[in-house]
Amino acid sequence: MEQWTWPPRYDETYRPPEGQTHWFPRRETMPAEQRDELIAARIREVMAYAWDNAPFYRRKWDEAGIHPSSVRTLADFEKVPVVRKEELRADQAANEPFGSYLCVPPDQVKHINGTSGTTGRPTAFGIAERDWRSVANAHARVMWAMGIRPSDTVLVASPLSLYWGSWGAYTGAERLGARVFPFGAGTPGQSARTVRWIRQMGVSVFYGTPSYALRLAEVAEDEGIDPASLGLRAMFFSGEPGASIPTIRARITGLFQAEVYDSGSMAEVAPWMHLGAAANEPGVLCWQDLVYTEVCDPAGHRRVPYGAEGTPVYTTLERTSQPMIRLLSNDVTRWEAPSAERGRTYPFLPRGIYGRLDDMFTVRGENVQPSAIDDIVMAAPGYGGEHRIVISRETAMDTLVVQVEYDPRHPEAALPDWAAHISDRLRTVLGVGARVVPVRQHTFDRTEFKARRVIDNRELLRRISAEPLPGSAR
Ligand code: 8LH
Repeated sequence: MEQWTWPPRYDETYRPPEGQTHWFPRRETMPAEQRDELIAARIREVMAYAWDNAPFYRRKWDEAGIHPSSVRTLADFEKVPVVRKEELRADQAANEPFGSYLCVPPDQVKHINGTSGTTGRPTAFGIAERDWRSVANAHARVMWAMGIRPSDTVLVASPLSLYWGSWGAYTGAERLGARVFPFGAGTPGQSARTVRWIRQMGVSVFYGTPSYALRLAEVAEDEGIDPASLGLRAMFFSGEPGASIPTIRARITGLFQAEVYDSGSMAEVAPWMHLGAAANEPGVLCWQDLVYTEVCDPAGHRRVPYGAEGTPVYTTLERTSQPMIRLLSNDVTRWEAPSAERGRTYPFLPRGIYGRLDDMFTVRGENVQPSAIDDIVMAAPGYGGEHRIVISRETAMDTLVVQVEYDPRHPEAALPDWAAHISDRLRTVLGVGARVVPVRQHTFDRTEFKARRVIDNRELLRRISAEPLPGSAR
């Protein structure tokens, strides 16, 4: 039974027949313009709700001279100021524990998740039962589009603690009627056990980060097991660029012989699978009736035309406990107009999310996304499994060094040529000169979660230059 109401209400007994492609055919295939009209009406409801229940939004919109009743169209909505993650953090610090954007009485919060808080103050996500159910229903729907069915066993192979990603996959798989295996990740020695359990339990679907899939393949091979023999049929990913980055995608597909699906946005925005693939190909659809996604100009926060690059801004349309209304992601993507040929009339991000504005760096005038370097380096025959991107400033110019592990089967005498070849590719494709330094395999740590490959030595330099010299006057 297909529903689309505010506040959201779902028939928990509903599930489409196995052979049906769409969970909710009408919501997924209606003409995009017709959906946009319904979205504009839903946004008014969501904004009115936030105005009535969240001092955070009332204050913010009051200052901007905006009242929900003045937002009649999606064009009006572009004028609503964006919310930044720092604002949410500051508001939570002032209004413990969930912030003044919590729209339900605190005793209705039934689940707590959060950011890991490795940098800055962690943010708590307070999730009411209604929202937990909406997320389960939404994720089941997107996972259905990935071809996941009740007969599947879904392995959740990312940390099962504060990280929303794992719980979204878990609750979606459960709602869909699949068998869920919450194995987690991140405990020492766990990867070898994961490989064994995948086989023993007949796991057919894997969820985790692309980096972890590559790590798992290495561990399997170390144990003499061909990753392709593990029997995975499909793998869906979130958390970092990879599943839509050609080389990484090709490596994963080649190693596991499985279908690969990309998904994911931000933990503040749940359902986070509102960016989710519906075909075994790179890219994600923006499931606009769940979370309205606008790809915007990073300076003015107005939507860029289809075909252009920008940063996603998200508005939850089903979230009642902590609605996010125009949350700025600072990620980078390019979007394409909806096309019925894709089977769902949602805008499309052909390369998924391929970077972050704050990870982008400039070397000799060229803007570079680390994922573009990953794509080139990992395609090199003889790539040894990890690399690091080091940006330094030796003189007045930034320099780029890429340290690349090589496969031990690669003859050492051929390494200078090998490095020169990668360096040439970087120059041709990205327009940047980089020194490529071959290093032995396993020089760098592997991750079971999200990879961090950029080492920005300029930061260090900036910090040192900002510190007063010993004995100098302040
Ligand atoms: C991505 C992707 C992706 C996230 N492609 N970059 O798992 C999804 C959610 C729960 C998540 O990872 O949330 P978290 O920890 O807040 O991180 C959000 C950031 O992760 C996001 O801003 C992106 O930079 C990145 N990300 N999914 C590329 N499929």
